[in-house]
Amino acid sequence: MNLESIIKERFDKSVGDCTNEELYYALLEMTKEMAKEKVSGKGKKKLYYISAEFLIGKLLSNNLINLGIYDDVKELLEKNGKDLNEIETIEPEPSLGNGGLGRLAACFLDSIATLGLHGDGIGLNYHYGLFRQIFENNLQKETPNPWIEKESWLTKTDKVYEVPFGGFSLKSRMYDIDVTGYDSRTTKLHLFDVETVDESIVSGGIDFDKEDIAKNLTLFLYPDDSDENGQLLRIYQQYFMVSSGARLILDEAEERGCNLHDLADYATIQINDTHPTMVIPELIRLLLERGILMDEAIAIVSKTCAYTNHTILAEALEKWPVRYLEKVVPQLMPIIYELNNRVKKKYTDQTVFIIDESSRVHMAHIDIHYGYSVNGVAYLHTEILKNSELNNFYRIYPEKFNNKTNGITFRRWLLHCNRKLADLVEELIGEGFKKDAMELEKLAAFAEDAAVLERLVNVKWDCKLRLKNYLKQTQGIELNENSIFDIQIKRLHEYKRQQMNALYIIHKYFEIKEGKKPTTPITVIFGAKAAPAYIIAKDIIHLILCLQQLIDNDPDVSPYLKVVMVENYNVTLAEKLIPAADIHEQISLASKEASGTSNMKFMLNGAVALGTMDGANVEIAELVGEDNIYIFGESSDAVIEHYEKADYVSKDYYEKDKDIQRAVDFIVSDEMLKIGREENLTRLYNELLKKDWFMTLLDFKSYAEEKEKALKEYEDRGKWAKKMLINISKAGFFSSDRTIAQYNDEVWKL
Ligand code: 26Q
Repeated sequence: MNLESIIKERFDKSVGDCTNEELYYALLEMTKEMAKEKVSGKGKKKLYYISAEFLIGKLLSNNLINLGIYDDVKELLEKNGKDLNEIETIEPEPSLGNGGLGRLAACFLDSIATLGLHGDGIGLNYHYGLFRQIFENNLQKETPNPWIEKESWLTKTDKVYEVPFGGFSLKSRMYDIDVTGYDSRTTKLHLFDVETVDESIVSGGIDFDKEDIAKNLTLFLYPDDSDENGQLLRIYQQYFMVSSGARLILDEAEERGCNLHDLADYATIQINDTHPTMVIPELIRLLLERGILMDEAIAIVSKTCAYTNHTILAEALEKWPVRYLEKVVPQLMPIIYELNNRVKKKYTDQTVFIIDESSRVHMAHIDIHYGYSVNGVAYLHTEILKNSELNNFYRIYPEKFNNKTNGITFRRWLLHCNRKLADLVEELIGEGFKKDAMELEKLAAFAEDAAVLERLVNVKWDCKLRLKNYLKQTQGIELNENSIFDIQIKRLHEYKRQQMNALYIIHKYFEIKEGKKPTTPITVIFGAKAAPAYIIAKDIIHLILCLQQLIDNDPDVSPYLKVVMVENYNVTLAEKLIPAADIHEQISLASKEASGTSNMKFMLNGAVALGTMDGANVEIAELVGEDNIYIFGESSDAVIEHYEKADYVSKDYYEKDKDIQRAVDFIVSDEMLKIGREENLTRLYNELLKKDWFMTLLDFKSYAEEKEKALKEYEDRGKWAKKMLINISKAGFFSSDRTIAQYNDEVWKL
């Protein structure tokens, strides 16, 4: 059905007479209908990408592009005096993810669909997703983010399973979202939900009764897990997801003629970090129930499951107390004990046991022993897994370890979010890059073409203007589009070192006060949510917001330097911010960022990285060459050695260097205390001086130097435009189509 007839039927109106809201619902209906008719991959074997997070973002425009009707719809609306951009604002953004891992899962679904692979996603239908962030008195506050309306992208199915927990069970229902890939292919995202969720139990921000599982199971993504009830709820969520998913996988395999002894020929399961690990013992349990013996059940499941690791931070590697699992999923414990006993019989090294001396179950150890593949998400990350973090496992199973450097979907992160750049690229090299991203290399032929470079600079300027207008309208923020846009957007975590960027701002503030003014004004933009219970991360947000206020109100400094922290950073904002960036900050402590994926999005949109040799920055640096990236800081080897020797003392760096001293001291200066809260600022100050676990001060000096270099080189616009062009031309490698093709060739073998 076409848009006009849907509108006629629904509202008995013409396009021009509809409100934006009516048009949105009509477009939603049309797009859902069209997606249903498209083909998805088929075949004997099917991939299931199980993940606690799918950060899909808004779907309307992306779907219109992938269905090939974006321009027609836009034109039809324009003819009737309507603006698709405005209609898009009606769509609520689902926040079914925290950050990188969840967004990666969404990019992967797009590529699985585009490549026509036989595969679906499995996850949870959180009603409020991740919290919505608001700022009050320069502090982060959390509120719910409701996104499910009477009509949404979800389609209710009649798949229902009973999920057993210790002492009770819950009914699980499957909802589907059709994910469109380029050229009209689709795949499905299956989201499981309980029907008894009760949104009214949420009060005062995001507080709720964590023990009322029937009412709260799918309310929020990762509720605050600093207490026991939070952690238990997380286990309930995980088991609910994998138990429903495992049943779906077995049902579908049997429908395709599988006799379960051959399950591995019919299904392969990619476990996205340890969050879905219980799918391994759960599948074994279900196979035992169906009469298969333990030895064989374990062998079958071990050929079916593959594991991706996304972090080496110890605190993020899940270790659940046996006591918790006994309470939530007692039916899994005999299997987990059995799996552990088999490991103990074979190996004496206690570090590879599943259950440790303190009776904690190491989820990653289940994945590694009882899966057929273990992969990291960037070259350096996988090397660190093999050589240090998981070395004891690597020595047992070298053949299981492999690297899959992350990627991003170019449909969303170029065609959708930066039309003007996509059009320019198409005019220069044709449209082949839309399906084969490596064709972007052809752009290199224009590296010395002044006319092309000027057009590139103009596109960037348009994107900056668009961001300015958007932030003015939505958040009341004023930007100067003629300043340098220096952007850092990612979850707030000490290892990502937003605090180092903030210290540089203080450093610059002093320089400007002393009369050393930047040639081109600088705008430093942050976007970041902090976990509700992560105190220091929230203190860093407080610091940044206080700096923003201080500088805005200082007429000596504000013409040259501006700090902006956008509220409620999400996918929609990322789509506006990334195209507008001149410089992007990738300043994690080397060895700590597994990959990063915003680095790839920025590069594709013609921004130049300022970063450490960490995660995928290493591969970006190799591709673009040293003239087209700004690298600083100690190497991952050096950092790992500092941790081993425990020889990093932040105070030494503070005492040695006047600039560092001045910047750190300013956090608790009278000027800052007038604006901010003493408790938060003092805590942060002490943290930096007495602990600084992620070594901010270690790299501050080289960070400041390299940033000065970047700012200076920006002044030669011709040379800078060439850097932009080279970055775009080398971005092809980071297409998630490449990543997914590699998973398929080397792991899934569909
Ligand atoms: C663990 C235990 C208890 C509660 C929560 C968690 C938890 C939740 C989310 C642990 C980790 C995450 C998310 C991790 C994540 O997003 N990692 C990022 O994954 C990206 C995709 O591979 C990488 O690019 C980033 O480098 C990595 O930080």
